[in-house]
Amino acid sequence: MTTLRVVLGDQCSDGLSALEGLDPARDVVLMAEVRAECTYVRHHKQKIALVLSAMRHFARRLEARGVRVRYVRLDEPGNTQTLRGEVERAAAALGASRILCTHPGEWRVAQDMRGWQDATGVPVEIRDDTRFLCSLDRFRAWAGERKQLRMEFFYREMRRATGLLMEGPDEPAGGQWNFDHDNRAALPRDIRPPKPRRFAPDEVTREVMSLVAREFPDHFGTLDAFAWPVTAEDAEAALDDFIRHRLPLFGTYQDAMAEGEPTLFHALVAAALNVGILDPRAACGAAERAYRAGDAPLNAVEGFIRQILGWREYVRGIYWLRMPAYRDTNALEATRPLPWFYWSGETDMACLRAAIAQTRDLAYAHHIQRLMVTGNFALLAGLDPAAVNDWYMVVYADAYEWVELPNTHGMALHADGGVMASKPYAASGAYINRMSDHCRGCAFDVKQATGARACPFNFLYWDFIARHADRFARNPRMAMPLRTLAKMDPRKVQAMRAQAAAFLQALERGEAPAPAQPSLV
Ligand code: FAD
Ligand code: DLZ
Repeated sequence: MTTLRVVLGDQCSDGLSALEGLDPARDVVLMAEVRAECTYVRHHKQKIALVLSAMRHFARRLEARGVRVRYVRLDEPGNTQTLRGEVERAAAALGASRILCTHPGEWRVAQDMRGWQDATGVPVEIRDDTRFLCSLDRFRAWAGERKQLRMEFFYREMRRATGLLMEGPDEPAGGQWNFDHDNRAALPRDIRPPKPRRFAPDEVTREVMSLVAREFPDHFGTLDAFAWPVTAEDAEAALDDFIRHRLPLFGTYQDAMAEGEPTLFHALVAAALNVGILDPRAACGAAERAYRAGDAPLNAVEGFIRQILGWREYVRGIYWLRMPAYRDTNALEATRPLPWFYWSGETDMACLRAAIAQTRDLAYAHHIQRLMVTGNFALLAGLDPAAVNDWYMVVYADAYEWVELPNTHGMALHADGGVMASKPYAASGAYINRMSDHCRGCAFDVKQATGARACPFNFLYWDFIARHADRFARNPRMAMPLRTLAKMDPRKVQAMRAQAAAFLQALERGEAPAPAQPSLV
C-alpha cells in the first residue's frame, strides 16, 4: 500500500504538510521537473534554474534521510512534461493507494490538482500549506463581512496571534504597531550599502544552468550572475548575512533607490521563502532576536517583520479569497499594450532603465522599483493589467501568482478598484527624484512638466489624475491631487494632456521613451 507524496517545485521544505507522517518503508515522494511549469509563463532563466536546483537539492536531502524519491528530470525520456501526467505515471507505476499533496500556490495548479483523483483513480488528499502563518480559513474569517480589507489591521491581528514584537497580549514593542514614518529616507551620497552574500553555483546548479540555457534559450534574462541560495543551509546563511549587515538600516532606506545599487539594504530572501527553503517564522524570529539583543533598531525590525508577517500573508489571503475573478478585474479600464522597452530596457528614462537592466541581469528589483518605477509607469500609462501581470510573473526569481498578482494587479495597477489599496500608488517624477539619484543622470528633466525634455512621469501623472477625475472624486484620499489639478492653469493642464497623448501614441507605435530632441547633457 504505497502512499505517493507529491512535492512541487516551490515546496522544498522540511516541514511540508505533504511529508508529515511519512513512512520511509512504504511511501514514495514524487518530484517532477516538467516543461509545463517552466513555460506557462516564460519565466526568467534564473527563476527556472533556481527552482530546478532547489528541487534537485531537496530530493538529495530527502534521500539522505532514507526517503524513497521518484525524481523525474526535465530531459528524461518518458517525461510527460506536465504535473498531472507525472502523477498519473507514478501512481500507476507504484500501484499507489493514496496520493498526498500540499495546497499549491497558484489557482491554475489547484484546479488541476482537484482533477488528479479522477485522472488516477486514487484518492487524493490536499493538505493546508502550513508554512504560512495564517491559514486560508483564518484569513477568510478575518475578512468576514469587513467592507475594507486593510493590511494594517490584519497585521496587528497577526502580531497578537504570534506574539512577535509584543510586550503583552495587546502591547506592541515600543508602544507602536508601525514605524513606517521613520522609513522614508533617501540614500545619502556617503553611504554605500554592504553587498549581499552571493552563492556561487555548485555542481548541481551548474548542471541545471546548462539545461536551462539549452532548453529555454529564448526566455527573458541572463544566467551569468546567478547567485541565489538553493538549499536550506544557503538560505539560512543569506538570512544571517542580512540580519548582521543590512537589517539595521533596512527600515530607514527601505524606500530609497540609487543608481548602481540594485539591492541597497534589502534582504533578498523572497526567492528562498517562496521556493520553500527558508521558513518565514525563522526569518521573523531572527529579526526579533536582533532587536532584543540590541543589534538592530525597532524601526528596521518592525518594518521587516511587517513585510513578512503582514504583507506576505495578507496578499496570499487576498489572492485565495478573490480568485479567480480577481485577475479579470480592470477598474481603470486600462488597455494599452506593454511597450517593448519593458523587455529591452531601451529607454532614456534613467529610473526605468536601471530597474529593467537589473531585472534582466539579476531577476531582482526591490519593492520601490517594482511599485514606483515600472509599476507606476504602467499605472499612469494605462497599460493592460493582464500584460503587466504577465511581465511581473516572467521577470522575477520570486514570482508566483499568489504573491505577484495582488501586488501588481492590486497594489501597483489599482485594477482591483481598491481591494488592496485605498488609493492608487501614483506619483510624478518628484517622488522618484526625492527617493533616488536617478534624475541627476537622466536625459529628461524632472523639474519640467511640459516640453521636449519634460520627465514623462510628470505629464503622465497629471493626465492620469485628469483622466480618472470622476472616479477619484468619490475617493476622499484622492482629494488633494484633484484640488491641485483644479487650481492649475487650464492651459498648462491642456499642454500636459496633449503631451501625454502624443507620448502614449508614440509608445504604441513602438518608440521607446526618449526626449523629443537629442539632449546634450
Ligand atoms: P525585502 O524588501 O527585503 O522584504 C523582506 C520580505 O518581505 C520579502 O522577501 C518578502 O517575502 C516580503 N515582502 C515585502 N513586501 C512584500 C509584499 N508587498 N508582498 C509580499 N511579500 C512582501 N514579492 C514576491 O515575493 N513575489 C513577487 O512576485 C512579487 N511581485 C511584486 C510585484 C509588484 C508590482 C510589487 C510592487 C511587489 C511585488 N512583490 C513580490 C513584493 C516585494 O517587492 C518583494 O517581495 C521584494 O522586493 C523581494 O525582495 P526582498 O526579499 O529583498 O524583500
Ligand atoms: C516555477 C516552477 C518551475 C519553473 N518548474 C517546476 C517544475 O518543473 N516542477 C514543479 O513541480 N514545479 C515547478 N515550478 C513551481 C510550480 O510552478 C509551482 O508549484 C506552482 O506554480 C504553484 O505555486
